[in-house]
Amino acid sequence: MSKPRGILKRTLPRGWNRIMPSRKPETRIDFCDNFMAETPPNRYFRGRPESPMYVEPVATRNFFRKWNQLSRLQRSLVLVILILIAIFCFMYGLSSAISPPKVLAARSKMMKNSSLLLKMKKAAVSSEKDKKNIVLYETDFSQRPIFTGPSNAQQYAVVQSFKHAWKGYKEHAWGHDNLKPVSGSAYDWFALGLTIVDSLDTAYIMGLTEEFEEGREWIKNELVFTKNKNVNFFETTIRVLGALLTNYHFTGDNMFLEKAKDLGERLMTAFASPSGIPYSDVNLGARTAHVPEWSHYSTTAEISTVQLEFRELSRATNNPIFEDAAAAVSEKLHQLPKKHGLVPIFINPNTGHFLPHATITLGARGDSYYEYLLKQWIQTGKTINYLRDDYLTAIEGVREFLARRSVPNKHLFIGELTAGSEAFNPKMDHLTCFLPGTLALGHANGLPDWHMTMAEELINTCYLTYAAHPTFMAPEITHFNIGSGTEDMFTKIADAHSLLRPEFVESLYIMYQLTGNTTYQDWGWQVYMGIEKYARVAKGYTSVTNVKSDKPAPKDMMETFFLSETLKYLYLLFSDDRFTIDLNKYVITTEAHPLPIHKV
Ligand code: DMJ
Repeated sequence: MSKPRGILKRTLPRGWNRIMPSRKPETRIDFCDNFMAETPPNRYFRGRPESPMYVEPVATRNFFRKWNQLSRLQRSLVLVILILIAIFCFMYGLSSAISPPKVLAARSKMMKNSSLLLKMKKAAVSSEKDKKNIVLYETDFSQRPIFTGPSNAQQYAVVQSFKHAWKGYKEHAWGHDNLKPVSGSAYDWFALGLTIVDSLDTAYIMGLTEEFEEGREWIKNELVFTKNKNVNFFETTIRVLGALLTNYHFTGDNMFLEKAKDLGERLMTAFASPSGIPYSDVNLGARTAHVPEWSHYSTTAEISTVQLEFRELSRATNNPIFEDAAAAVSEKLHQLPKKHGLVPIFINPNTGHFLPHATITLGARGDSYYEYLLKQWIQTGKTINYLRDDYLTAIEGVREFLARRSVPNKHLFIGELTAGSEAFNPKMDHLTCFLPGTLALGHANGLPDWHMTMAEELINTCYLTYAAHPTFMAPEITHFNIGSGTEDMFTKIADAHSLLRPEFVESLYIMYQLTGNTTYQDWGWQVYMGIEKYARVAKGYTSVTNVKSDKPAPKDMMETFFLSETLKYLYLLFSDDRFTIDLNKYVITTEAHPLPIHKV
């Protein structure tokens, strides 16, 4: 579906040149011949004055006759007047040449203004013309959610955790991307103050006015996108652009929209590849984009997980360019051949084709492709049906090729197809735990009942990946047993770290809102207690190296998504009002920034 916008192109039907009456080439030759024939040969030729052929023009002859009839006085007066006019013109020209700043500035301003006026007039005329075809979006701030702060002890506890993290970041890493909470130092990835920007709407939702104002001031005064530095297109879109747009929607503060617009315009350069598939890296200051240093490929989940943000930017600014570029990527992906809706995790921005036989997974580099198929459909008021259809096909593909049951207890999990061989690999990233929430959201929007059954089974498996460890933390990757043996799942030491990722609590929150089942709150509380016990340090919260140990070593890194997502979802999960952010009105981005659903 494409919504009507802009001037409808007047397109001619295919083969129009065959059905239109053709112009005969001889017509033109006839015309030229006749023209030459009817033209008198000497009409414009008078010869040179010195030539005997020269004929003096009638007007010239009359002038000299009249001039000779004047008295000497009259002729002198005329000459004096002409000389005075010539002197005046010369002086005026000279003064313009030697004092350009004021005179020319004023003049060029006038010219600019007049050309600007002309442009505005033209724009007004064409906008009148276009009015019938344009959908103008209005941001309805009267509909925005009201946040009144914590309503119970569990929510209050999560707010205290956020404050603790914010304080550590403020004291040791303010203005940098991440806090290293053990060493009390800072880390910069893109040098965009990522923690402030990404977590500001969490502060707002929690009713933390002071923290919100501190962050807002920093964004207003310090956040610039002019640095000559490469950033990841996807990460910057989901963590910065998405966050700015949500803050704009929550507060109505235009400053956030202006920043979002500036950033969006700079990020647009990523789409300037031969295929329109975005490059992975963008230099925001130089406005250039390129593939990563290590590959010719972009990541499928990255290029397909910017559409909610770019569409919202277009609708908030009423400028379609952002949405058009991002939607064209989804349309392109729609056209490409897939394995029952499942996509390889790499795509070439130069050719626009997937890397053949790359890994197929709902974990790293594949995950949010599937998430944004559904969420884009919801964001656009369920009007772009190819997105829903691709999502439905993909979930069938998941059921057929990736979903298996473990031995001996038959826990449902989602494995991967290995690069090259496409052999089934019974490993599941923690990232894949976004899927139960997404399946439940689809079901709530009218998709098949078996999606919900799958969601309920999967969230149970995700819960077990936490409960299996003394820390009550889940590892980055869990391996499942599909042969013989007594353990359904195991964790390899290389995969045993935890970045305090949000996907499980995200699914808990969505499923709690949609079902009202308080077991999801209980599970969330267990996760929260594990974080408090094993990840809290004096200066914030840290990722940990080994969830299997009851004394896990810290990784000395506080990820921005811990504040942006994990704490936000926990806070919302524990709310007495489970519709604080109503999923009928808001679609929540992959980085947990709520954006309005458009019903048109
Ligand atoms: C977040 O940045 C986003 O959710 C992204 O889609 C992938 N995962 C991280 C957090 O785990």
